[in-house]
Amino acid sequence: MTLERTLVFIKPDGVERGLVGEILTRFERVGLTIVGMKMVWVDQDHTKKHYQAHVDKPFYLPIEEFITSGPVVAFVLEGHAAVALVRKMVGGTEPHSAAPGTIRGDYAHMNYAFADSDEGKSLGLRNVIHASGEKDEADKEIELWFTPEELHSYQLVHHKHMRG
Ligand code: 3AN
Repeated sequence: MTLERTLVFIKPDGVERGLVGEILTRFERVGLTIVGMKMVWVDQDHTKKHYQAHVDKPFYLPIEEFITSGPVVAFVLEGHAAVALVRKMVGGTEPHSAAPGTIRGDYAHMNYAFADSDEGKSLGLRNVIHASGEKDEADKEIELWFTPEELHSYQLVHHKHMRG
């Protein structure tokens, strides 16, 4: 079985721009199962744990300010090879170079040059959404964001065709 779970959250820019429904629709349309979902306003401590690989980077503080600036919508998606599939749908980190058809490519356009400039630094790279990069990362991130009781196993009606 190649069934996997992956952690996704729509960042404050996506929530405040009213993109939650459109983004969820994309994941539902490909047949992924939403096994857990919540709106949460995270604090600095949680953000440091989530971005622990980046806390020493120059762009970390802007990210922290951005992620803690408003509520995010976090969810866990399940499906076959879901980690790579969801990353494909999310697109590259920099919206400017993310492929058209991906979430970051379709809903944002900020580039690194602006995000790292004096003006852009106060904003952080606004790229709408986060998705786990690797299976190990997904497992850790799901544990950080959700308790086991918040995750549900059930079958979508299209299980007959997808088995996922
Ligand atoms: P991804 O979110 O695509 O996995 P990572 O893990 O490399 O990307 O970076 C985590 C977050 O850090 C990104 N989502 C983005 O908000 C921010 N970030 C990464 N690189 C830069 C950069 N050069 N300048 C500004 N922000 C950045």
